[in-house]
Amino acid sequence: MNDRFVPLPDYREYPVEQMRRRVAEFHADVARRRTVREFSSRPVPADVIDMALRAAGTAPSGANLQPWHFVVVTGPEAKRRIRVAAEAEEREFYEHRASPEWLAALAPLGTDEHKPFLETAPCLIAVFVQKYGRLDDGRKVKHYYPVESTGLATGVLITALHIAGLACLTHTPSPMKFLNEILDRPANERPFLLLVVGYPEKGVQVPDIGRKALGEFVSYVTE
Ligand code: IYR
Repeated sequence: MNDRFVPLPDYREYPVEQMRRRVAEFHADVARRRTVREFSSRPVPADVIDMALRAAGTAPSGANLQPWHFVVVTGPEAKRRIRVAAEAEEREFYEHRASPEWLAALAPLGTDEHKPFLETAPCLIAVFVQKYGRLDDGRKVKHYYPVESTGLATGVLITALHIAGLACLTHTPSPMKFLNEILDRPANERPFLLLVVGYPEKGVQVPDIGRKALGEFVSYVTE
């Protein structure tokens, strides 16, 4: 973007005790996050969504090309079209495409082809990966690690929404090509994920599933 270098702005080092407290508080906060599949129809503040998206836009990306695009969908007609298209794909998935092994892995989550939340939830955020960019004159710009970069930005977005007190569902109807058509996105963008965002429905239940302990997903090399 530009070749100038500036002194590292706004970096903060904390005394170790403060580091411990801060990271432990952050962990406790994100550990409370749960995916929900039933949403209240109560609208969410648009400026909160925008601020969470600003946070997502700070994610690191290949060559800082920021190869992502987010579409915030709150219109009932667009939500209805997305639900209809997603449920058609999901029906195919549950009835034909999914292997018995895959269906068994999903069983504890209790999912099926019905996706009423796509209409009930006040806000959907469709995340697109830009496989390549376009200059104003139409020329292509190569993007590096676009999928990884968009995954990082989406992780920040999910965390920001959670910290703000909103719930979300990472939904991946497959294939999702219909999102390009319904949301009028160009051919260089591929749907990555559909985030369903809102307040959890009162009394919502979530599967009784846990998270791996540190020793199950981390190892250390010290020499
Ligand atoms: N896309 C389907 C199936 C599904 C797949 C995975 I992997 C999940 O973690 C959950 C669901 C659906 O949304 O029902």
